[in-house]
Amino acid sequence: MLVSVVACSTASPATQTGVDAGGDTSVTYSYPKGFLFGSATAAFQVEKGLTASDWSAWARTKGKIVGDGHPDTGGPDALAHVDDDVKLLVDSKQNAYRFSIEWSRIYPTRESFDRNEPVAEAVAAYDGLITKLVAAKIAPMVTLHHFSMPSWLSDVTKSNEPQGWERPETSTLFAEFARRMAARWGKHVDLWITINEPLNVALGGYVQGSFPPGVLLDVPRALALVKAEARAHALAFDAIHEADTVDADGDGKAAMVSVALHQRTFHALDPNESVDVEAADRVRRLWNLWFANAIVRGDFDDEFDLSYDGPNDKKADPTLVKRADFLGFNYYSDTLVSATRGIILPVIKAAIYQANLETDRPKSDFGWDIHPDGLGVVLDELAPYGLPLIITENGLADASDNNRARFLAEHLVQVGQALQRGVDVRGYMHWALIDNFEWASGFCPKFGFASYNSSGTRTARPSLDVYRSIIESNSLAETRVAAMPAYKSATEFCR
Ligand code: IFM
Repeated sequence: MLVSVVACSTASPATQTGVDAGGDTSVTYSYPKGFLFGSATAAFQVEKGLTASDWSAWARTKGKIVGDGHPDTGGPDALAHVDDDVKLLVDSKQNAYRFSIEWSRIYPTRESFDRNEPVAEAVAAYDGLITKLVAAKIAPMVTLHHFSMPSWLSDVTKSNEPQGWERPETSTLFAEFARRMAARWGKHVDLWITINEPLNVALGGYVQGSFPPGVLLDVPRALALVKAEARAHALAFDAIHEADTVDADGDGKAAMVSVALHQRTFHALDPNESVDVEAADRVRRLWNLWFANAIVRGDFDDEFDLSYDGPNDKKADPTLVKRADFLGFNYYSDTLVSATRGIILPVIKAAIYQANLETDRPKSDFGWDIHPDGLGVVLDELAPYGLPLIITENGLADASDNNRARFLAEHLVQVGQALQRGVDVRGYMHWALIDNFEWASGFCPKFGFASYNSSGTRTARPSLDVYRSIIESNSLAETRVAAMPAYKSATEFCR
């Protein structure tokens, strides 16, 4: 029998160890003061009425979305349910909420942007959300670009022409948008994310063709886009700092600005093939390190040779260096890489596999491997950049909620262990607060801590109560995790 779960402290404030009478050692993790325990969503995935977004046009194009789903007809309508969603956060003791302010809602036309005439109802809606969060002592983390682009900058019917980030004017317009949002809401918001998952925007839009503008297998165009996003991020970073000088949470700092990277682990499809092992490392350097190197160190690997020593590479480019106050990153799962099997993409000279992997790990409803250890790996990979780290998304599609509590707990164990190793982790945002529109996959994957019905009524899943108890006690014992029901691997997948 366990005598003391938290009998004595180790050197790390994050972890305490207890030894029971039988000599069993259990570890209980606790998290530093001020640690952000939150959830995340994104405007286009949870709001209705975004008619001036490229994603709206894309989702209305027959055949682009599984089940032809559209947030206007099946979504949770978050702006009409602010009180309900804030209640979910409050009831579960969360102290942070990541959401996005939709550029195309604030400025639906180029004219409204040029004249700086924001839509009053849109401003009022986000004002209402932010005010209620602040009143509930929930720190708002605002994303300014989460996949969706105003249709006046991105025409989904003209994929052969430059769209979105490809247009030379987009980066300066985005920086101006960021400046205005920071000026308006900086008194309440300290945490800003410029662009969500810059590499996924490029992969979805220019390689897989599943995101606007729907281009297939054009890796050079995708990589040019990533470079434009890095430049746009740096401009927006500067603009936010100029406009938001108010320290909203009293921690001595005003704006804290970053991106939300998407980090993964990478393994060889055939671990016995050295070409696969090399390819996995090549893809890892591109996917996990290129963007961070650009905006933290200012190392701009122009040709993506991934050696950071090519003919046009820059070191400490003054227009890019030190453009992150922390590193935000999303972590979900593993990728397998082959140098010989599948569609070999140029530049990376590899094929990548992200779903339905032939591994013995349990699978989520989305066919993604449940791989908590990978969170520890990517935390260690980012630690050398010397910045605080915030996990801006982590979660799984799990309609039955069988796996979510264990998934959550095992990832928080990884955070606890990283803290013990000295990694400066400041927060964890679960994806997602509520079920939502999962882009090309429509409404099948259920990522939410809560579901909703056709009238918008929210129902919390049992795993949210597990999150509440971890947050409330600020502790997570390995024995508790071990006692949770084992994963049930999904056998039918949303795609
Ligand atoms: O739903 C997405 C989110 O928009 C970006 N990160 C991954 C999530 C799950 O696929």
